[in-house]
Amino acid sequence: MDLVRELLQGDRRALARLITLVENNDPRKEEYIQQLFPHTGKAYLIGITGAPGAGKSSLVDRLLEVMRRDGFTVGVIAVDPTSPFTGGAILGDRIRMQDHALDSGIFIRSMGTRGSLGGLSRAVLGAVQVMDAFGKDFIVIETVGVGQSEVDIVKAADSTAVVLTPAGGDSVQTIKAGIMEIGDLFVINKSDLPGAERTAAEVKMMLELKEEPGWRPPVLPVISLNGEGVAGLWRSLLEHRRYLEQHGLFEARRRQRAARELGELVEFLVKSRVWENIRTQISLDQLIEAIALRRRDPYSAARELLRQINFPD
Ligand SMILES: Nc1nc2c(ncn2[C@@H]2O[C@H](COP(=O)(O)OP(=O)(O)OP(=O)(O)O)[C@@H](O)[C@H]2O)c(=O)[nH]1
Ligand SMILES: [Mg+2]
Repeated sequence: MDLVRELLQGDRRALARLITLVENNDPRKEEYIQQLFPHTGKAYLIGITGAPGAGKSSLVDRLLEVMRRDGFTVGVIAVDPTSPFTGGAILGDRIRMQDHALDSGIFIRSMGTRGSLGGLSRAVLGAVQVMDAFGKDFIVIETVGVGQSEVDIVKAADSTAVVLTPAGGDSVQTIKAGIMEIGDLFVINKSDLPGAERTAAEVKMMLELKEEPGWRPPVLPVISLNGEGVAGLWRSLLEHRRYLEQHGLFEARRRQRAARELGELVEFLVKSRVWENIRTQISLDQLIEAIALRRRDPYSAARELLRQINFPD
C-alpha cells in the first residue's frame, strides 16, 4: 500500500494517481478508500454550480487567489460539462487555471462525464476523499447545474454557491427551480454587464418568497473578470460555514451525505453483482427476442432472470 503512504506524506504524484485509480473504478479502489477513510472528514466542501458559460471556472480561479492569500490549501474538481462531441471545456479550465497549477497548495482535477457514465457522483466523491485524506483544507467542486447527476453532486457539498448571470432578455423565471433550492449563496457573476441589478433583485425576490426560517442566502454581485466581489463571496462562504457549525447543521449535512453515499453504493454493488451473474450464467438473446416480439412481458422476464441467479425475491 505504498501509494496511500506516499499520499499521506504529501506526495502530489500519489494524489494524482490515486484520483485516477478511483475515477477509473480500479479493482483496488475499495481497498484504497478503506485505507484513506480514517484520514478524511477534515476538508470543507464548496460546490460551485450554474449554467454553462456562467463563469464558474473564472470565479473559482479568482476564489483560489483569495483562499490562498488566507493560507488555505485547496483541491478543485471541475466536472467537465461538455458533451462527448466537444470536450473544449477541459482545455479551457486547464488554460485558465494554469497559473495555479504551479502552486503546491492547489490541486486541480478535471473530471469528464464520459469516462464515469452513471458513476459520476461516485467518481467525484472518491476524488473528494482522496484530496481530503491528502490534507486539503477546502475542496471546490465545479459542476454545470443542468443534469440531475450534476445537481446531485453539489448536494454533497457543505456550502453551495449558485452562479447566475445578468439575464439579458430572459428573466430569472427561467432558472430551474431545482437549482434555486440547492443554493446557500447566489452569485450574480458578470455584474459588469447590463441587467445585473435587475437579476439580483429578482433572485432576492424569489428567495424571499420562500419565507423559510434559518440561513438567508445572500445574493452577491461579482465580476470574475477583474475579481470584484470575490472577497465578499469568500467571506460569505466562511459565514455560512460558521452558521452551519453553530446551528448543528454541519453534522446534519454530513449525515445526509453519508446516507446518500451508502445508498448509492448499495445500489451500485447490487446492480453490478446482479448483472455480472446474469451475464455469466444466462444467455439473454432469446429472452430479449421474446419481449421484442411481445411473447413475453418485461416484468416477468426480469423476475425470471433474478430467480435464475437466486436473487432473493
Ligand atoms: N463580462 C464578463 N465575462 C465573464 C465574467 N466571468 C467570466 N466571463 C466570461 O464568460 C465566459 C465563460 O467563462 P467560464 O469561466 O469558462 O464559464 P464556466 O461557467 O466555467 O463555463 P463551463 O465550464 O463551460 O460551463 C468566458 O469567456 C469568460 O471570460 C465576468 O465577470 N464578466
Ligand atoms: Mg468551467
